[in-house]
Amino acid sequence: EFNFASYHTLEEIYDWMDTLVADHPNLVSKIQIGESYEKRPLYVLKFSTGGSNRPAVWLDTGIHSREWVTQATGVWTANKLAEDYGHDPTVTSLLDTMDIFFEIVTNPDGYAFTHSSNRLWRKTRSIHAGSSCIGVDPNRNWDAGFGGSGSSSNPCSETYHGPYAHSESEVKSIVDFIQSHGNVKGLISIHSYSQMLMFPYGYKWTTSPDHEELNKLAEKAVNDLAAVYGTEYTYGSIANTIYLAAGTTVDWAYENGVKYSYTFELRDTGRYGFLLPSSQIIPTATETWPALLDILVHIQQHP
Ligand code: 0X9
Ligand code: ZN
Repeated sequence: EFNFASYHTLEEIYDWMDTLVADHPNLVSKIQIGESYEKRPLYVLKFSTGGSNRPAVWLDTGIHSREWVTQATGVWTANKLAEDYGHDPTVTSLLDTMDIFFEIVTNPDGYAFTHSSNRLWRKTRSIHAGSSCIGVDPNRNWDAGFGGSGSSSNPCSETYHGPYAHSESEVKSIVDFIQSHGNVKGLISIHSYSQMLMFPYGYKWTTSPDHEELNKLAEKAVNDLAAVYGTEYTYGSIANTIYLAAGTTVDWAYENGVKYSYTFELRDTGRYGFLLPSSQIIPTATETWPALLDILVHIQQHP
C-alpha cells in the first residue's frame, strides 16, 4: 500500500506508476520520452480517454531534484486525477476533452543522488570537459534567452546553463516530445519553494502579449489555493515576482506556442525550505489541486 504522506525513492515512484497504470488501464498509460544522462528511463504518465492528438497539457515536477515536495505532490495529483475521473464532474469533463502528460520525476539522476549522496542536489548529473564540477541547471538550459541574465556560464554554479541550449537529455526529451506532439496548449512546471505562481517572461522584463489573461487566471488560482488552508501565494511574471532567470522551461514553452505556461513554487517560504516535513505533503498537494484545476478548466474553455 503506497503511502502518499511520505517521501519515496525513485524506484518506489517508478513502481507506483506501474500500479497506477494497472489500476486505471483505460485512462492512464506510461510512455518513455527518453533517457537521462546516466541512462535512467524518463517516464511520462499519459491521461487520455481517446480521440486523436487531443489538446494537451504538460505537467512536470521534480526538474530540480531536491524539491522533494514537488515529486510527492506529483504522485498525489496523478492519483487524484485517476481516482476522480468518472466521479468528479470537473475532472471527468477535462479528461473527456483533453489529454494530460505528467512527468513526475523529471530529473531522475538528480533525484537518485539526493537519496544516495547529497539531499540538496539541484542539477542534472552530466559531466563537462575541463571542469570537475557536475551537472547543469535544467531550469536554465532551455532555448529562451539562453545564456542571459540569471544564469551562469560557470559549471560549478548552481545555475550553470550548460554548454548549449538543450544540452541535457532531460530537457531535450521534453522539447522533442512537445514539438512532435504539436497540440500542447498548457504547461505547468512545478518547483519549490517560495509559494508563488508565475508565468513568462523570466528572461526579460517585458510583459508578454498575454500578460493580462495570464495574470487574471493566476490571481484566481492563488485565491482558490488560499481558500483551502489560508496559504498565501504571490503571483506575476517570473522577472517581476522572483528574479531574472534566462533559459527556463516556461519561457521556452510560451515562445513555442504554449500560451498557458505557468510555474509554481510550492511550500514553504523558507522555514524548512527544500526539507519540507513529510507531514506537509498532503496539505500542500490538497491546496494546490484547486489552483491546478482553475488553470486546466481555463485552458479547456479557451481552445
Ligand atoms: O531558480 C529557479 O530555477 C526557480 N526557483 S527554484 O528555487 N525552484 O530553483 C525560479 C526560476 C523561475 N521560476 C520557476 N521556473 N519556477
Ligand atoms: Zn526549482
